[in-house]
Amino acid sequence: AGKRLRVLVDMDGVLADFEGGFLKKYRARYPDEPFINLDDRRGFWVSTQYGQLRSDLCEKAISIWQSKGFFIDLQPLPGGVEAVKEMARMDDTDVFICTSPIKHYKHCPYEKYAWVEKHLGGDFLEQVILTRDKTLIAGDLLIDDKPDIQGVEPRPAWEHILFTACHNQHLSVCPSQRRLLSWSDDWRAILDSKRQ
Ligand code: DGP
Repeated sequence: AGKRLRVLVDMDGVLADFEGGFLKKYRARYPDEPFINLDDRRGFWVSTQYGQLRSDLCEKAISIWQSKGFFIDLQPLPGGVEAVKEMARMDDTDVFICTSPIKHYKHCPYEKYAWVEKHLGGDFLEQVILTRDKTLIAGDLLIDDKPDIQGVEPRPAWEHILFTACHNQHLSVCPSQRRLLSWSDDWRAILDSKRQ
């Protein structure tokens, strides 16, 4: 029997609509402040781009995802929950949700577990990995929308598949980096390419 395939799937920007959820709550809380349309988002860090728009908007942006209810209220991105459930049912395949909680820990870690229970089911809580350093986690694939994933391990075990998001869609990444354009894209072929 061949080796099992281990797939790590990021949460925010891959399974949960962090950017859409942020913009909706930011505009509701700060209706008179300027904002950045999703088409104009550049760079992974939302607070950095808001801070460039006007310096005080950096902390206003941060206040949004630090608020109670932010992470649990995030909508699933199209096809993500279905894809992860299908992956988990595949032969010789282990799937884990690999996500970095924010350091303001009052609500985020709890709500990430609650989101997984709500959308993927209680059994899936077994598959949750919360870590601020994804380079430590061994897997064959890491599907993540962050372009540069770094940590203490210089040679992570996984191949990073860049999941397309508003903030990275215009980035020209090096040709060896593979992308998943959305969950409608051929994620099954990417998994198959790593099977032995
Ligand atoms: P991950 O997607 O697992 O790499 O986690 C990154 C988290 O950081 C995710 O919850 C989104 C959030 N995030 C996005 N922009 C900013 C920012 O400007 N500052 C902070 N602290 N977190 C941000």
